[in-house]
This record gives sequence, structure tokens and C-alpha cells, in this order.
Amino acid sequence: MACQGRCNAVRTVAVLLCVMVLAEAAAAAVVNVGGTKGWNLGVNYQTWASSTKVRPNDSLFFKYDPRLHNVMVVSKADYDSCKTTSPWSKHTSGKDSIKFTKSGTYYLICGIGTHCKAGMKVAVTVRW
Ligand SMILES: [Cu+2]
Repeated sequence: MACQGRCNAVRTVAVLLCVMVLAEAAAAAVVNVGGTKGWNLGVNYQTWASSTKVRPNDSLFFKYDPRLHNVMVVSKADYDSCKTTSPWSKHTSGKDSIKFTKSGTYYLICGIGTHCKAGMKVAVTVRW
């Protein structure tokens, strides 16, 4: 067994790499929507989304004043037209965590007043 020591070393490195890949996959992050500005009027969420990586099982965290705003997960059509009457889900706590387990683009709007039309809307692409 001339390769005994070297084979064990290769095996150890291989196992370590597997563990690191699995740890990476399991380490779901919390993503603060809007960064430090949170979920508010006057934030460019297109810019925010284009510079933010969201992976499956990460949590989108929406921080806002619940007297002023809410969060609705809607279809693309409702996102485009800012229709607030048939959301897939509605969140109103002011500190909402929303998790998407599958890759895809998800559409979130504020359902209060004309906030969506004023820009309180974000399309988030979730992918590895
Ligand atoms: Cu709002």
C-alpha cells in the first residue's frame, strides 16, 4: 500500500469539501429588504434587488411601521398593475419574515393606499 498516507490525505480533503458545500447550502441568510432603509416610500427597490443575492430558503425581512404599510405577495400581473385585492399572502406585523424555498421570481407590494404605484414594490429573483 504505497499510497496509504497520501490517499488518506486526499480522502480527508474530499470529505472536508463536501462538508463545506453542505454547510453553504444550509446556511440560509436573512435579507433585509431595502437594506437600512427598510420597507418604505422613497426607496428604489429595483436598484436594491439588482444588487442583492437571494437564495432559496433565505428569509426576506420587511421592517416597517405597520400603521403605514403592509406587505403582499402577489402575481406578476397584480405587481404590474398594483392590484391589492387578491394577494397570495398578506403580512402586517411591521417585522415580517417571508421565505421562498424554490427558485423563481417573486413579487411583493405594499397594499396601502397608492404606495405600490409610488414605487413600494419589489420583484425578487430567488436562485442559487
Ligand atoms: Cu406602504
